Amino acid sequence: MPAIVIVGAQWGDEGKGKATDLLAGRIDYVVKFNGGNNAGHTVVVGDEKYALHLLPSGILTEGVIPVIANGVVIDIEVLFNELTALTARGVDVSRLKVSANAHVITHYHRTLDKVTERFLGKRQIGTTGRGIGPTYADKINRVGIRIQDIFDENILRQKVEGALDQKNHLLVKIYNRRAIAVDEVVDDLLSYAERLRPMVADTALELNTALDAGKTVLFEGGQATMLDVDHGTYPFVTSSNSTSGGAATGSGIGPNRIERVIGIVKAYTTRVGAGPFPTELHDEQGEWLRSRGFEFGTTTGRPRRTGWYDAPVARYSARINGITDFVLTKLDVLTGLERIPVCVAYEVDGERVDEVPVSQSDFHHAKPIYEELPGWSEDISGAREFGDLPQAAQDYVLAIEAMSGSRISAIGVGPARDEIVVRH
Ligand code: 2SA
Ligand code: GDP
Ligand code: MG
Repeated sequence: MPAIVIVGAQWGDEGKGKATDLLAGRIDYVVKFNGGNNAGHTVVVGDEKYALHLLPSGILTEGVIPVIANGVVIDIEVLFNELTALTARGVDVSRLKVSANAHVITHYHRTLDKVTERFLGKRQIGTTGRGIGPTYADKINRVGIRIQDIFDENILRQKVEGALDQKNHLLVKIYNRRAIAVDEVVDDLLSYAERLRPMVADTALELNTALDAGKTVLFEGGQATMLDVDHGTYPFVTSSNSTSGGAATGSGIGPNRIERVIGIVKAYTTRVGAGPFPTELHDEQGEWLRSRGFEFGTTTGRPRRTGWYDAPVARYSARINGITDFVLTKLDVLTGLERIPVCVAYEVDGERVDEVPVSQSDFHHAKPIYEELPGWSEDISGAREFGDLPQAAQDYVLAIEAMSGSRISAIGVGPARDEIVVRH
């Protein structure tokens, strides 16, 4: 079996963690290929609830080999804390592999993320403050620190010196902060070396060898299509490629290895942080969706912005990622609504526009054109077959499937592992 990629089809928090966890029973490797501990994936297993940030959600499945690949940015202290916490709860984390080429989030990246946001004021992105953007910026600027550098003190010192030359200038002269000492950063990173060493590997080689041997590899995307640095609502995006192409560059496998791309899409829409969101609700209905869906950041606890389903966004995602199947999540949250509005197109400057506009300012003031679908009032959390769903819920799924550019092959009806309808 080949590579399978899971991506978020909206602005994140669609329920990717649960979808990965569900598939993990049938796979050999689970790979995180982008982002870092900005991610927050909640997985509910029986009475236990896990919130994963840096580790791939598939780590919860026994026997699966978890991999943090080259496209990820790693805060090593967070990594160790997550590993320690999972071990204390009885999860076996001993097989984790970490790419020698992944970049490292340091103290100065976290500081720069926070001060830059504060400096931007009204124009801020609403980042998670975890140092993600500044670490990717250093990677592209070729002044980043990689995991392998931690095992060579001389190289590490040279690189930290080079990076801090620029950073301290910024911190002191522009942001009025204290300078960060080279030793402080180097000593901190060196202190992780021994614990880190056994996990570090040539993960691209290992994944290709596994695929050659017929193993199944699941790539778990962090964030989502509309937060992708190339294809999202730039500049209100994260700093990595969270679309399916990122699975190839972020791990070192060829794109022709990928056989399925599963897009996770929520039955309504949410977004955390700033940026355009045409179907956003600013009224009590938005508040209703937030409290019914428990829409608060898994990492930061921030309330998520909420709105109706946006079919042009789903179609855009289907296109950009080559989505072969959608998993529709949180359908249960819509139970009790008499009518459910779905955005089918936008109005931009008096004209109907059927696709996500390429012009950012058009998207900023695009007004949704809604079609209203009938709702249902029955509890659907016990449904396991499509036919178990009330007729109106089936019709809602079929209607949005027809608008969204790919087949909906599974439907989430609750947060627990087994609360899912699989369509045959
Ligand atoms: P960053 O920190 O540089 O990646 O922030 C840039 C933008 O990306 C958004 N972003 C996210 N959006 C949704 N969920 C994310 N993960 C957490 C969660 C978020 C949380 O699962 O709830 O707890 O707040 C995530 N990570 C990054 C971010 O909001 C910025 O808009
Ligand atoms: P991710 O970042 O895409 O992994 O999503 P998050 O974990 O940040 O947010 C999704 C939330 O929805 C989590 O709290 C999940 O437990 C929950 N969830 C996932 N699928 C369903 C579903 O079908 N119904 C309900 N009610 N909750 C779900
Ligand atoms: Mg999340």
